Amino acid sequence: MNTGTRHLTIIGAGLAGALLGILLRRRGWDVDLYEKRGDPRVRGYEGGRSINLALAERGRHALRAADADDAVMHHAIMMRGRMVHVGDTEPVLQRYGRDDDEVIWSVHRGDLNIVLLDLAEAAGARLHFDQGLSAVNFDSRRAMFVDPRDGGEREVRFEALVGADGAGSALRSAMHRVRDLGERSDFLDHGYKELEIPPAADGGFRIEPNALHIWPRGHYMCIALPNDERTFTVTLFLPHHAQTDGGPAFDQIPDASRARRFFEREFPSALALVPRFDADWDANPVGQLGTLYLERWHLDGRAVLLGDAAHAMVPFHGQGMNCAFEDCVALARQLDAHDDLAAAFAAFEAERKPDAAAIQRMALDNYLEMRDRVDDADYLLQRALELALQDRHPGRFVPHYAMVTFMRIPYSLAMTRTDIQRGILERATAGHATLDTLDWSAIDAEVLDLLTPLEDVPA
Ligand code: FAD
Ligand code: E0Q
Repeated sequence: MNTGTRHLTIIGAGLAGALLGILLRRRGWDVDLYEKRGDPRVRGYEGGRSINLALAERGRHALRAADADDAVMHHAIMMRGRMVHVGDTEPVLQRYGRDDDEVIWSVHRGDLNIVLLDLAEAAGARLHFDQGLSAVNFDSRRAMFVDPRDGGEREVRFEALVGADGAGSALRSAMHRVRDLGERSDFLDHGYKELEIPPAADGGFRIEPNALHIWPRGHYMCIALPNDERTFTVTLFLPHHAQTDGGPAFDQIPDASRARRFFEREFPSALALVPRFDADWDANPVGQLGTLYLERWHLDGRAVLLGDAAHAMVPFHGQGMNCAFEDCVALARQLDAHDDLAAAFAAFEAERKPDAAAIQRMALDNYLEMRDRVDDADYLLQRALELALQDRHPGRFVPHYAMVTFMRIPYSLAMTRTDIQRGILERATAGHATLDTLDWSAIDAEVLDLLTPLEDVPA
């Protein structure tokens, strides 16, 4: 028994840290949360990475486990599908699911964080803001924190640390000094920049609110997600450096006026919606994107990592936060199931690593799909076949997007079935321009042969 060790010190009170704080307090753990930034409830949210996020079933399920779903959904905007903007024609909605029960939700990162912090505090977690982890002595179990406002230092004793401090995790660096975590990062050669679409003159939304807008352009793209203040956050994804094909890149766009010319040429319909284009361009930095792979997520019973700190991924499936929230539920469950922290952390790592790796890969795959394929005839035919097979084989052929977004089956299972299904779709549609000419009996036979019935994880 680990008597006397039911105390955890969580590093980072962002999305995962705050949610984990709630879940652990409800289970009787004593919890301290240390956050580098100031309290967003006092000062107004300081911004940082991406303003709004797509919340899907995995994330909502975790929020329900913390009784946080209602409060979060109060701020959420439904997105039924992708609204694809190409050429001069009216944008077209590609539905994500079968009906309005299969949708995703746009939530403001700051609002979400505030809801979770309030609940964590109400549940009895102690919150410490303006405290950035700077160093850890794992032998004496002491952590050093620095107040970024004045450089003031503070030393804190701990039983075990949980790293929910994001992609640039300071806890991960500290762990790495005592044990090689087998870390590898693959930075994407694309970065991102955010711009804002304000409300229309009458105070309403300027474009369809209930959708994720996409302007796909081959090697780059813009997207826009709605906010509940009737604005949209636009994100441009573009290579950092000029490619051999001479295509556009951030390093070819030195200032806002050049950026404006690029938008006039490539995204005129989006540019028309961003009145403060130059100011936004100058104010918002180019963000980095990448995938972080670790062989080990924990240091015996003294420290464990979760969320982006353990497995940052590219954002193109809109699952990073959803996956981080699933991690929180899994860690809380493993902590209940094991008396020994080292055993709980090891079980957590064993459970989640294959799933994190799977969504990391699927997120990379989705980038190509989003920027290059969503307006492509082959792709649209395969999508149409996916929907037809879903109707012909309910509970057996479940579209890739639905397995990731509307279900809670392990990501690794979703990936395996996606790979099988992609083969079926490619073979069946090769050489065809419409569904009418397909050999349905052969396709049905292949589905029955290659796919077993699939059930979701019970609530
Ligand atoms: P974070 O949210 O990064 O939280 C880390 C916290 O730790 C922060 O509060 C930080 O201030 C704090 N911290 C950092 N260092 C220290 C320190 N030394 N000491 C103390 N505290 C520290 N995910 C989705 O599910 N849907 C989406 O639509 C989506 N879109 C995205 C778009 C973009 C452009 C990007 C970049 C990401 C997107 N994501 C999305 C991913 C999502 O943002 C992350 O997966 C999620 O924020 C991870 O949560 P976290 O709590 O692990 O880390
Ligand atoms: C979603 C919802 C940043 C981002 C977030 C997202 C999605 C995309 C493209 C991007 C994937 C999709 N997607 O539409 O298939 O579903 O969150 Cl770029």
